[in-house]
Amino acid sequence: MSAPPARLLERIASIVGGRLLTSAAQQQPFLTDHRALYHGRALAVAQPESAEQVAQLLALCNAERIGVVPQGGNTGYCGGATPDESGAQLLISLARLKRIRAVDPLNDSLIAEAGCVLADVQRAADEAQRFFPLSLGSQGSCQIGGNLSTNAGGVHVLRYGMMRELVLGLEVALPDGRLLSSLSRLRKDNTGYDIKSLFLGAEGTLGIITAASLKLFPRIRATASAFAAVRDPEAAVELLARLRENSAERVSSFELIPRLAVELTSRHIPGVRDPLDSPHRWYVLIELTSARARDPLDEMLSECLEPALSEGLLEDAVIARNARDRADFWKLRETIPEAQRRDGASLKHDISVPVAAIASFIERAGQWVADNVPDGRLVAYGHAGDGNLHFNINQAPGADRAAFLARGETIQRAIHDLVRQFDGSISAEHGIGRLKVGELERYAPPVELELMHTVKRALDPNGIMNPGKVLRGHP
Ligand code: FAD
Ligand code: 2HG
Ligand code: ZN
Repeated sequence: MSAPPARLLERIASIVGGRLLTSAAQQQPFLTDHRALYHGRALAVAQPESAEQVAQLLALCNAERIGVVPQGGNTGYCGGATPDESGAQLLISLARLKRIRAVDPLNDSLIAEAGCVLADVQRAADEAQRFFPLSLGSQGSCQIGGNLSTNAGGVHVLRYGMMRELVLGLEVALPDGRLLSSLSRLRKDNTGYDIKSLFLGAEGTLGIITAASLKLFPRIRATASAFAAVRDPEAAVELLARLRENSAERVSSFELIPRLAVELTSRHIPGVRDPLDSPHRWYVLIELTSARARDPLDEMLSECLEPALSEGLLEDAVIARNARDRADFWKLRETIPEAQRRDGASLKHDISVPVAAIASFIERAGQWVADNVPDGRLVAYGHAGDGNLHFNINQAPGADRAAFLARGETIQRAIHDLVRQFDGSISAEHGIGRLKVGELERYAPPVELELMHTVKRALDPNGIMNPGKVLRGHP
């Protein structure tokens, strides 16, 4: 029997020391996702301040069969942190779990609570003369718990890996109220199954991450950046191979940018300008970094760029002269999503293919868009060094917004089918959330999907954790 709501709310409030938002006005900032795709309602918004409080909330919700939606910085792209429309789910905001519990420079690790904002963790590492490499356009507001739960990617994956690869240990509140305390600081640990892995990328469907032990790296002391016009995406892939051959692991970012993205950011984002003198069809933003202050990175860049220019792989290039130039290159890159938003409706496809197949994928899928979406303009950009493209289509000027969006599912199906033909992924770094539940069912290998349901049933038999996200049909 469910407890009556008023009594239930009192019990929840007593766990979180009264930090419970129950009025519509208080809850409003938590109920819509970043892209405004979903507008939910909640029983209440609980704001715990410790792992123990989170665990107690889950124990209560499990006993009362109340669905729970964890929320970090609410910058996710797939609606995973938004409750459904029933008004029966408890939203748990992790924002008050924001302590950095320990920084251990000699072990190259730190322990951060789930609600720490990513930029604060980067700062803490820097203060200890170390580097925490996860870097996203949303780093001023996304949280470590959200990064872990989406297995976030970003612009340094090429060198340091995705969030999953930056984790040594986790603390997780389980749906039945137990606390899994596994904040290991070990690099080597082969004691049975890697349980923490289950929670990385689980989008809050198996438990709530309350803290993490994270890897640190040597501080970056030298950086060289270039903004280069490439002949085409094939030339970009060739250039990347040469850069890695020449500069090894120093290549830390390699972002592909189409002309339209330069135009959209220059038009919509104050302070953005085209770094080159004349227009080109495709660009790459390249960054080399090193922990050695005197590493001759500009020379290494030039050694690659100059022959590429004379051979015609590159049409033009500029190397950043100082931090200001570098910041300008990155501002152009990081504001592409915002410029797209200001320009009108867009259909987003966060896909990946093997790096070697990027050029042929862009050609095939680009041709499909040109033939079938006359009211859209392709803005395919992103982490080319990881084979991850944001294969987005923006509403063309003057196009009818509603008619354009209405064809979203058909367009998505065609693009995802092509991704499958290229042995790619329909969710490279943003996750499944609520948005791609059907797509996961369609494209995941059947045995893999079955195992996911098995894991879900084992950890969350009552189906209270983020119901309807990633997998449906639980309980
Ligand atoms: P939320 O949006 O709050 O939540 C995301 C999911 O995680 C939800 O399912 C939620 O229920 C779950 N969750 C949150 N906290 C916890 C927790 N403690 N325990 C269990 N589950 C939890 N993503 C990339 O990967 N690469 C990029 O380059 C990138 N760039 C971006 C740029 C911009 C401008 C924006 C707005 C977003 C970008 N993102 C990017 C997407 C987003 O920032 C990431 O997915 C990020 O990791 C989400 O973190 P969050 O704290 O905002 O999570
Ligand atoms: C990025 O790389 C983000 O900028 C957002 O992952 C991508 O808006 C998008 O499609
Ligand atoms: Zn991205």
